[in-house]
Amino acid sequence: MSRYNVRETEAKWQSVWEERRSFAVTADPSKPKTYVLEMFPYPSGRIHMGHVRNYTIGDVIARYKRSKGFNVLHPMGWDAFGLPAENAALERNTHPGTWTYENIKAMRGQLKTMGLAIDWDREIATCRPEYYRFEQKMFLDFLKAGLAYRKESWVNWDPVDNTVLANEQVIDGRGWRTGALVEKRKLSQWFLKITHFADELLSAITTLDRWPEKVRIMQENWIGKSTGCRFFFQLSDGHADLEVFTTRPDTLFGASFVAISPNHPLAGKLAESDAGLAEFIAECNRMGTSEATLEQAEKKGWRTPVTAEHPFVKGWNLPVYVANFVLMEYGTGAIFGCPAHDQRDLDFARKYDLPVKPVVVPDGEDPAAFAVGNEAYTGPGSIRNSDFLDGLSVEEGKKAAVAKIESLARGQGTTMFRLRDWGVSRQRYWGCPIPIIHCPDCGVVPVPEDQLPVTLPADVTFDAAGNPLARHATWKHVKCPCCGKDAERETDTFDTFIESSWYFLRFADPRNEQVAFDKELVKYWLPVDNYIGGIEHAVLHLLYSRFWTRALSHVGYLDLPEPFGGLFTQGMVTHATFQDADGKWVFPVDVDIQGTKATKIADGSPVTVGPVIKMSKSKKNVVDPEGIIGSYGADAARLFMMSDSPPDRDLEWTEAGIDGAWRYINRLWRLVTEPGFALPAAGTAAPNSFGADATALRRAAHKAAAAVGEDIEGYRFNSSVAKLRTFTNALGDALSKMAAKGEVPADEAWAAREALEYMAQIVQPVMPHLAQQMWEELSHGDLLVDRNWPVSDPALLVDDSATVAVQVNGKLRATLTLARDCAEAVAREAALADANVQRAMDGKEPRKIIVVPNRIVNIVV
Ligand code: ANZ
Ligand code: ZN
Repeated sequence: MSRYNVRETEAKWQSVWEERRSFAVTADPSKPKTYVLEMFPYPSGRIHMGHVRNYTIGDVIARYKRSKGFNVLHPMGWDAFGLPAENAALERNTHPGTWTYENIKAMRGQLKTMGLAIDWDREIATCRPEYYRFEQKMFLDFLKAGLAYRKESWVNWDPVDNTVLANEQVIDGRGWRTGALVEKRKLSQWFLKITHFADELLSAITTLDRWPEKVRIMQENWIGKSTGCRFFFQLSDGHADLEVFTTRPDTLFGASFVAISPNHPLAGKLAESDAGLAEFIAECNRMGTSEATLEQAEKKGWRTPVTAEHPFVKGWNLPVYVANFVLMEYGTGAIFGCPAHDQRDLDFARKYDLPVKPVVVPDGEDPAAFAVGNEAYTGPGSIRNSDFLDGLSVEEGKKAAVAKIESLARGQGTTMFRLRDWGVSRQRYWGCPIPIIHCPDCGVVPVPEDQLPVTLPADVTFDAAGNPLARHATWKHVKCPCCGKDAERETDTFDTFIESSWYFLRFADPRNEQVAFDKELVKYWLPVDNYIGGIEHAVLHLLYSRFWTRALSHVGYLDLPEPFGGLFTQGMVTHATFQDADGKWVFPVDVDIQGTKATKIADGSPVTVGPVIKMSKSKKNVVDPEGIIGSYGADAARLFMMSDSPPDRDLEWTEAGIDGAWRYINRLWRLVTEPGFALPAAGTAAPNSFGADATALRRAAHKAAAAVGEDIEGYRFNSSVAKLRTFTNALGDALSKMAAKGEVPADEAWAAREALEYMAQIVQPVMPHLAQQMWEELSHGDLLVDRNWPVSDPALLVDDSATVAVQVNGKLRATLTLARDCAEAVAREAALADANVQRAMDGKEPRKIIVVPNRIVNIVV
């Protein structure tokens, strides 16, 4: 047997595919298309197993769809701007660009060893001006259309480094490098009006029927539509009216306080003459204002001397607090508190000894006895102690309370979205420059379009804190395009989520130098049919992309409601963890496992085996794909990725698993190189009839082809692999049985070749190199990737069959295996489709066809 030389074989076919540009595609409206896309990688330096899983899933779909006759777009690119490049620049004293491009080169090489069916001609890197120039143009178009604006907004400020920190650089309220307490500062920043599309983005979720349910729910919650009302309280002491937002106007008679955000203008005003309040506000600002932090933090407030009069009861005055749990960014930044029916309000009321008065009583409870302890009652019920609302249900009560507020002209019913406009300014170097000039006379001036792109200067230093763009000696100094006076460039760059909000559009037309993309090309290729990536992008990236697509449609770039027709979120790759006697994490490659005993390979010292968790560098439970591909080959890695777990679940990487994959590959190779007897030449015509053994093998092959295809289509990859293995066993058994006969009957030998050819073709999506090598071994000179998926004869897909003789003018011309009791039309069609029958008919029209079910088809010409 010729040994399966994995290294040579994989390298050989990879270079053939590359030389022939096998996966380069062009738009062709006469062909159906499929767009397969994996979320593009950040060029961190090396691929990890999560990438291998992600790209294998996409590649299997892309290769399968191609074999089904689709024009398949399967591109690759790099999400190349971002903070890690700046950190690396700082640590290694290199330029972020150098670091990024080197990483891209390394990772491209690694990806190529995976044998992915990618159109590399379309490769893009978002840090190149050829890409981001169009992003700058889009921004200017959004600005013209009123979809971008400037507003003062809070940032995290590191007072030691004098720099703005990204949220992920704030750890427990301190700067990640300096450990200094982070302060909130107000800066003028750019925002994109995602809220303009809030309603559309929400209602269109129902059209995303090929998205996972959980992702749709997460998007719904993130957009967060609330129905309620806004109304005004009259305040004491000549303060202006205070507007609040509530979703529970039905609970107004249970109100016991009013609270405003520490950043509410009224709080600022009161603090001018109240040092204690000023200190309280400062303390709140130090705490961070993310919703998650607030959710956990202890509810705290500051009682002001101001009171608010209840809108329905003259003379009922509620105390006004400044409270840390009221966000300035939501609603009106002010609320009324009803402790009995809201948990935060209840915690607050217990702390400050405010009344807790239930006004909603669950059905079946005695209203007189019903009380609230330390858990607010938020369920349905009927309203009590509430004047004109008494006896109504919660829903009726809401309507009646809003009607009353409206009739008093104190406010109106409204809906509110949790979704905030997208702040896109970052005080960073390694990002797309915001194409704006600030002129002391003209104010904010867009960079004229003929001056785009605004490129990053290369000569920057990272040896001081803050944004190198702002420090650069010349870059920001320009003449105002309007008046010609000295002006300054905007030194902020865009949030890197912008690049990933439209890269899937650019892939349709990646080399266009005039426009971001040709409308017609996008119309042909989009939407993405299979978008594959991690659940961690369920909200931001996917929502920003949906918004960006709508915004581009709004300004005339395209006409596409949703960018991603189908979405698939893959599970994690996990591995056992190992720790040495000192509790230090140990890499799996450094551990030897014998039975239940684990030791360090280096010195034999004991190692404890810990839980199986997501691979992560910090726990060292990572296996490097390069090493695996180097020793087992890409096909084995790909096969294992597809094998054991459904693709949306976690997959545990094990040595045994990859070994098993490798053994399976060798088994397939043996079957094709040593079938045990001589196969008929490739392309030999099918015999007229098949005996029982040949038919059984054919049935296994045709069934496997159909079932494996259906499984791939339905993302049931593990089940498709199981079916490949079943078919392999059947094929192995059949070949041995045939070989044992000595003289192998012609129909069986023919069926054996057919089965081996089917095998090569249907393992191709998962194990493309092996498949192509098998194909060559079966004496075919063409490329499997250019072949269609093998056709399954419907007659061979059913278990119960009948052997039907076909006669032409009384002479036996063929024997068919058909489904027992199949329709007469099916029998007739199968008979007429047979090559021997057609020859015998010699192009003549049949005059009469008589079908005797399960026995004979008689054709008279
Ligand atoms: C009175 C009330 C009584 C409320 C009650 C709830 C229960 P969602 O569903 O998220 O829209 N709220 C309004 N603005 C706020 C802000 N800026 N910061 C913190 N909380 C705010 O929640 C709306 C409810 O959250 C509103 O309804 C308000 O409290 C509070 F038994 O008003 B409610
Ligand atoms: Zn000017």
